[in-house]
Amino acid sequence: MTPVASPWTSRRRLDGPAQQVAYGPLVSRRDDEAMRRFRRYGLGQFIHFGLYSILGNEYQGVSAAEGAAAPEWIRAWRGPSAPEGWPDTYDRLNESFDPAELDAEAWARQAKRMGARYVIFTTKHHDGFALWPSEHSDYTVAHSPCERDLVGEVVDAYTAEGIDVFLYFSVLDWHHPGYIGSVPSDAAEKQGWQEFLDYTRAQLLELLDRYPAARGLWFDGTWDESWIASYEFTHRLERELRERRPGLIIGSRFRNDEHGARHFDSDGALLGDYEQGWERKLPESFEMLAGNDWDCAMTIGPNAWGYMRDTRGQYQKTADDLIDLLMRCRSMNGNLVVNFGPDGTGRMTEHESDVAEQLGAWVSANGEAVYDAGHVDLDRTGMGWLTGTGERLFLTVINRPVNGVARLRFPSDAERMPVAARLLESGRALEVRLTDLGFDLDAALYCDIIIPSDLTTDRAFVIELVLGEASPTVLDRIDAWM
Ligand code: FHN
Repeated sequence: MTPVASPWTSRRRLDGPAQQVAYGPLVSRRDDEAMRRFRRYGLGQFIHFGLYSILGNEYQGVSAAEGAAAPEWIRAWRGPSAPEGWPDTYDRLNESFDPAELDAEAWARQAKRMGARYVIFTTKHHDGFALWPSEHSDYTVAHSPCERDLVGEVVDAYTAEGIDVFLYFSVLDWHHPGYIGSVPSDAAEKQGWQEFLDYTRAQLLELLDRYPAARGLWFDGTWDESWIASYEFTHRLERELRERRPGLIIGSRFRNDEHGARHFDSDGALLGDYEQGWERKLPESFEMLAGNDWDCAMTIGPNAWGYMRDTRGQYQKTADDLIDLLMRCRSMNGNLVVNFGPDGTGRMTEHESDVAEQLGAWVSANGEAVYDAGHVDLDRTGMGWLTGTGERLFLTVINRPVNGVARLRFPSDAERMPVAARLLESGRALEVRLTDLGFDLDAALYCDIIIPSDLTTDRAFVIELVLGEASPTVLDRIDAWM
């Protein structure tokens, strides 16, 4: 099978006939408790925190906006605005890293109120700085005034709140001397790269051993040719990680096959437990997912994962935007992971905190449409998003119809049709009408739900529909022949 190019997963496009794959998936679709939990997470929180959080995308009043891709990429600041000797200056930030306000328990309580069921926390981003006292590096919290195990604090605090923890880990590492982006060629590069691989393996095993409560590893920075060429190593390592922690969840970004195919091997099989799409992007249709589990990582600002001090001119997503995205994800069985970038002291920003509270209020009132409900095999509607479970269907109305009639289209031979409707939040009953529009040769029946004109709200709302036996309302008309 030739893999179908997916515009949302950054899988490599491989044309041509199917190829033999020796380093394909180590797992097929899992249905154990861990993956069943994953499917019901619905909403997650991402936290990008590290040395870059101290800077907020600027240094000594000079903005890195023109020279760095995103605030957490500030070490790679290039161009005329970059301070002299910049990478060295950045690399010494550990000497002043001391997030005194970081209260992981407060973060976890906030995430709980928001309705997050899992958190992905940056244990080590591209700068190589480890937020746990790793024995395999001298570039860690233990080599900073902080001297706290921040990963441990997050794992404990979130676990205590019943929120599952996934450990974000960047393979790409700007600090390790052996790291190289291209395939190592001479003896020195090969030796350096091998040392880097040993260090990566040691850190990952260390993370699993130190944090037995962690449920998954969320990989990043796995796109360089050096890593792609190390497919034997990554295949072995994935096996080792899974053996070390049965039930561990690993997404499709970790590794590739021997032909360089990422996310999906050259035969089209998913390389991991779920599809990690390219971030800030959603799949265009449910069908393109081919039944794979997935999550979508989303920033609140345009492309800032780490803290950004000056967000002027940068649209910040609102709770309404996130509700829309969340329900769009759920309508395709995916999870939405909303990113937070606390400042260098460890405090969440005001906007993120506001959004978390508003989103949480909505989710807590409408949770039945979010967590246990998933894709519904009905036509998409421009009004919003459909989710469902068993005999219950949920329509999240984002765009309220001006005539007050929410119309859904069902196949005319549907065995189950809505027999009752109510507003999920208040329980208020709504009128339901099954409508035969009388279109010639129409294969559909329509269900009209009447939205009361006195319902005033400036936020999306959910209509719950109860399905029951369809009554024969379609008239047997004589269709015209031309
Ligand atoms: O380069 C990183 C980026 O800084 C951020 O961590 C995101 C989060 O998904 N991942 C990378 C790009 O894919």
